[in-house]
Amino acid sequence: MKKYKRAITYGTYDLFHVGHLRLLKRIADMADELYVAVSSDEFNALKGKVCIIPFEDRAEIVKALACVKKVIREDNWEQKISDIKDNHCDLFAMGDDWEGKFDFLKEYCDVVYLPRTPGISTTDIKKNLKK
Ligand code: C2G
Repeated sequence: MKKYKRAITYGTYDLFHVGHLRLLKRIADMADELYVAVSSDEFNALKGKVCIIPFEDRAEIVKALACVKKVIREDNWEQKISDIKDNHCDLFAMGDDWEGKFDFLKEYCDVVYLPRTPGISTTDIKKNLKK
């Protein structure tokens, strides 16, 4: 029996890499089930991010992971509270580049920030491809 029943995390997961994978696996190790909200292309535009891989493909890759139970769409900043309530999540987890940014969710579930995997990011991959 793991500490939590259902965890949820949010992200773009563009050009899926081992930093994304390790984070999802570590969250999955804390809960019986892991739900992942993948940012839609429209929401990424709001985040000021231009995705290389379209939403449907990014979602399909994340959903295929053994440690992921369900994928939902992330369309805005405001949906986290209702997502946590509607899906009965008892854990919200993110990489620690978001440290403190979602503490308001502590009213609804536990909130943890896990260390990022150093030395890899989608931004760096894009830069290397341009060289
Ligand atoms: N991540 C990581 N290590 C890396 C790169 C990313 O642990 N080397 C983590 C991030 O901390 C994040 C997750 O992987 O928790 C997804 O990262 P992104 O796809 O960059 O997502 P982001 O743009 O941070 O979107 O509402 C929240 C946003 O949707 C988060």
